Amino acid sequence: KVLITGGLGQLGVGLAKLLRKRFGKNNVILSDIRKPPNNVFHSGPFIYSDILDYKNLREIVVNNRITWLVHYSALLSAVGEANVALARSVNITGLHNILDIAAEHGLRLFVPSTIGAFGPSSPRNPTPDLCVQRPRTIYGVSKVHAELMGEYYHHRYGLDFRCLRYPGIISADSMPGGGTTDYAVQIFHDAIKTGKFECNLRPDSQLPMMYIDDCLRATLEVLEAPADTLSMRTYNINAMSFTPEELAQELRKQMPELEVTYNIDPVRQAIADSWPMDFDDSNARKDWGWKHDYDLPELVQTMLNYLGVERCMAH
Ligand code: VAH
Repeated sequence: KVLITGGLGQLGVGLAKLLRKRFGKNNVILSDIRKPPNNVFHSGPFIYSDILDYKNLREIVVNNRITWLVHYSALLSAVGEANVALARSVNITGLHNILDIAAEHGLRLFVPSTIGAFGPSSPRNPTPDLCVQRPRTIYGVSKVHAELMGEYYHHRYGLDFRCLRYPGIISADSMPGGGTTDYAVQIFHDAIKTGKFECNLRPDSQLPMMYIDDCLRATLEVLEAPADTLSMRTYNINAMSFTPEELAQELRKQMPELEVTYNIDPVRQAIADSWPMDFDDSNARKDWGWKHDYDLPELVQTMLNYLGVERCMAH
């Protein structure tokens, strides 16, 4: 049985859908510290779980016979910078609880890392799996800590720890929650609603990005990969890299009148400028056959179809 923490964020509901198709609806438990919307509540098992409450977590794992744990609870980039104390508590103390529970109960543990786990002194174009990691956000620092602790628990206690560094994830039916790459989701909603978009990053800010379906499939694939195919515990996964200007150009192929203006947010721009511009994911492609399906044209087409169709139905 799989438990997903932080399940009501950008990725959890989609991952639950994918895993339930694969393992059966009642074998995947979604959890968070918030009340789920009705449609989520009725789509499969949901329970309250607070990763800062060790006893609550242990009870859930034992009572539900959890064998795999996907740990999505975290404060992401810009949100974490606005509340460092909470980010440190959730992303580090919460992670420690998860590691102990996973080691104690022999769980297979997936923890996502991120392009944000690199900093200005890392090679940026492309960024390999193994290189200097001196991130400048509490989010990045906590994710490097998660990578190092997961690998330590693997070597010291035999914990089956698996980690993928996600690019900025673009989704149609769920909103991102970190702030830095979120422009690439907002532009679709605003373009369809008003034909105008105000971007909070510079037009030339290149960042690694991925469509949500590729991200969730990668997560399932690495969770199911035979342990002996994994030469590493932590892998970069990549799909595409683009700038706001390149995304706007691709969108204009379908919406020629789209107007994009730029109103730079210095906090988010500084974060974006410290992150990789492109990801080298050759180890993931070699070890467990990773390959992405969505490039920029397919991403734009898929997002517009989904959101456009939704808008028509709304009328
Ligand atoms: C953010 N979308 O902007 C999230 C994610 C890698 C980007 O962490 O913080």
